[in-house]
Amino acid sequence: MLYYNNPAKFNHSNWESKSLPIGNGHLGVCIFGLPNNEVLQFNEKTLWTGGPAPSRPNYYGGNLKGKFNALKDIQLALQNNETAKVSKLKDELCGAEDSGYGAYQNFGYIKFNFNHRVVKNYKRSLNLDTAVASVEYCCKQTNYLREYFANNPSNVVVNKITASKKNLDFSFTFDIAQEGASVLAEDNFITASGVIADNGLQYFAKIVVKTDGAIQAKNGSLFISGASFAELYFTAGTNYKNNYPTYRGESPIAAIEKRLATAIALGYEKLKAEHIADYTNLYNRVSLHIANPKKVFATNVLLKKYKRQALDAEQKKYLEEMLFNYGRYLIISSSRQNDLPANLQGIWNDKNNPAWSCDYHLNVNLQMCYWHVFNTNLAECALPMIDYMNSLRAPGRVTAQEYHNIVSTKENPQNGWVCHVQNTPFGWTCPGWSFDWGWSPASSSWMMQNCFDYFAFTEDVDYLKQNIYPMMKENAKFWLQNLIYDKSQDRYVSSPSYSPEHGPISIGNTFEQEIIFALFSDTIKAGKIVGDDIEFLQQLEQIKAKLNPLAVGKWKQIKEWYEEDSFYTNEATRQASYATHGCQYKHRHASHLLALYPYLNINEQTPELLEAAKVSLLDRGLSGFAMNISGWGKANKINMWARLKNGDEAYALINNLLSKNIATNLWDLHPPYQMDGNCGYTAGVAEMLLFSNGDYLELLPALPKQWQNGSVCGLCARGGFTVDISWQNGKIATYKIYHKTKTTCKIKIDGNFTQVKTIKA
Ligand code: FUC
Repeated sequence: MLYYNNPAKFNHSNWESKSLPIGNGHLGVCIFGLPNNEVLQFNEKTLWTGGPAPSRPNYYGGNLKGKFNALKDIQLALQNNETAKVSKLKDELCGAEDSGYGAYQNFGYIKFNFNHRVVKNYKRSLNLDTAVASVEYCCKQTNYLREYFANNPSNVVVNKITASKKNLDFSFTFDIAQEGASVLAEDNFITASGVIADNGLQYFAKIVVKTDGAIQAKNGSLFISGASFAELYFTAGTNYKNNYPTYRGESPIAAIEKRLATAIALGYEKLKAEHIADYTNLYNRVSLHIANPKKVFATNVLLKKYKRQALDAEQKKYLEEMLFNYGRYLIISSSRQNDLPANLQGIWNDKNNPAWSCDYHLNVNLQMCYWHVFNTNLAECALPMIDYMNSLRAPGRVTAQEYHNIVSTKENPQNGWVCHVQNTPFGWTCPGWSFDWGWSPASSSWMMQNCFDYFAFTEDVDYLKQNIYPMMKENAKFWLQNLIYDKSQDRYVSSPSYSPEHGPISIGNTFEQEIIFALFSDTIKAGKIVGDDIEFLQQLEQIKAKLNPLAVGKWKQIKEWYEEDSFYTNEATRQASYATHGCQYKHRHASHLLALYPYLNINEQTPELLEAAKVSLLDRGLSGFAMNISGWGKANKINMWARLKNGDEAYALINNLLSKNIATNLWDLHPPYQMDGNCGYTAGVAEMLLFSNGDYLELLPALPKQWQNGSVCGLCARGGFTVDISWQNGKIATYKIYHKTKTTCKIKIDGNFTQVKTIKA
């Protein structure tokens, strides 16, 4: 339970660091918990500017037409080492900036006036076991309680306010963050409706109140008086539909009216029970116990003391455990079926011009938001991400055509799709408008790993066949046509390539090659399972054999660039000479180490590479990035150290992340708030406790000395296994491995392999 003895003042900085988020995948609400002028900031997942619009009749997903010649020119210039030409040509390969990129929007606020100015016994909380938030206090001898939850099955947010005496008087209204919204209060409801000026997207929000007091509607507000309780039922929607190329569906109004009528008929208690059952069905699948604190503090105090190293060992672990749970809470609250995936901030955003548009960033961020769904038993939460990637295929074919001359036709309709770093709900698949961060065709293929992991963990062959394999195959087809043979390297390479998000621009860097290598490996694996055309799979095998993604460099590191050894002449000048090539020595991205994590290609069978990965990881420093920031950079490296089986290094990063990047409401701060750091942390903790590669499982591969005793139940492993482990004094005490059909499982335990019996799941 997150709890606090004071409210969050209403401003952006407190929104980001102190407000408490609830969400049902579609709707997100941030609660400030103010006794007097309470504010609930809210979002609806699809409220975006950008995309097709009457004012943008030529919307084309940001693509510029006919860029294939520029691609060929730059490939040639790179081959001929014509540096000046390359840097001139690279800008030719960008997408259009003024192209309707848009941004995720703040829908607005529900603002209250309670006239509760002096209060005592104040507490606000967010219970992670039930996903119910509450605010309680006493004012003039009356006790007040407000409860809030976001129910997914009925798609409503409910807020119940109760008073110990029948003297609850308050008013509330919508304050919509979109220009020109019309707010109307009547009878027992308030509606807010309008059209986004930028793209004509229609939106509608409504709150209905049920109370035993009197209700009066006036000037857009509802006034409740003499009540002992009031229940507010809230929902919202837009006419967005993830349907290429129009991205529009029906007006949201009828659906919202129906949804609210059904919810109100169910009533508060049933909606609450439905919500808790739905949430706990996901949340309760995993439980981690590493802490046994004698005393717990309010969360802000706990965090402050953690940062000052003023907690005892059990209290520290309590916070580490809570943060693990929180990563699961956030994804359950922001990523549910039949909707868009979680964006950079999940579903919560209080700005109309949020950082990076609050978009879908594919050069590490979206991937990281979805790693923990698999190992912490929330595979269903990945479905919106998989659907979204599928939805990028149609617009991604346009990008493949305009930039790579890879054309899909009526006769050959799925000939290759691609997208780059940043994406929106409107099929914006082109490269970004600056080459140095925007060009990244392999980012689309990296996402294929997240999708394939759905199968690796669930072994759902039908789902693989229907929803995952076709897009992997078409993405692999893109590469079959886009790779070029480079004589000097004797490899098939992607060109140009750029390691996120630092240079130099080169041919076949490690990031691109290892992703394509893994895409081909997974596609071959999947193709065999679904029984695809053997000739196609053989073709992948042949090219894959000539990708050579990984190489060890002069100081025994994993090279990030093929030519990296020529960047410097000796170790002493290495860091300095790096800069002349546009690379940042301690960069936050560790893209050359993807083969270590999340891929499985640097492993115990490749000891030299494993050692080299360690060298490279140490070289990157704690988080990378000059100012020692980037929460996700640290979360990323927790996972990598877990793969290197070094629990103590992983723990050092946990300590650093919690001390420097975690806000009072436990959101991860890049800064600003980015949900990837939260999710990546949770994935990392699970990875420290359980490794799986489809061949075997390793229990407690990277247990830090700080977590000597504990247990974890319900972690998932590749191959469809579920695992419970308990340990004492750093040694495994008991373990149970469950499977639906497999009766045995190969595990590695204390360094030895053994075949063990499973329990029927
Ligand atoms: C990647 C990172 C940035 C940031 C952005 C949203 O581009 O390099 O640090 O997290 O995504």
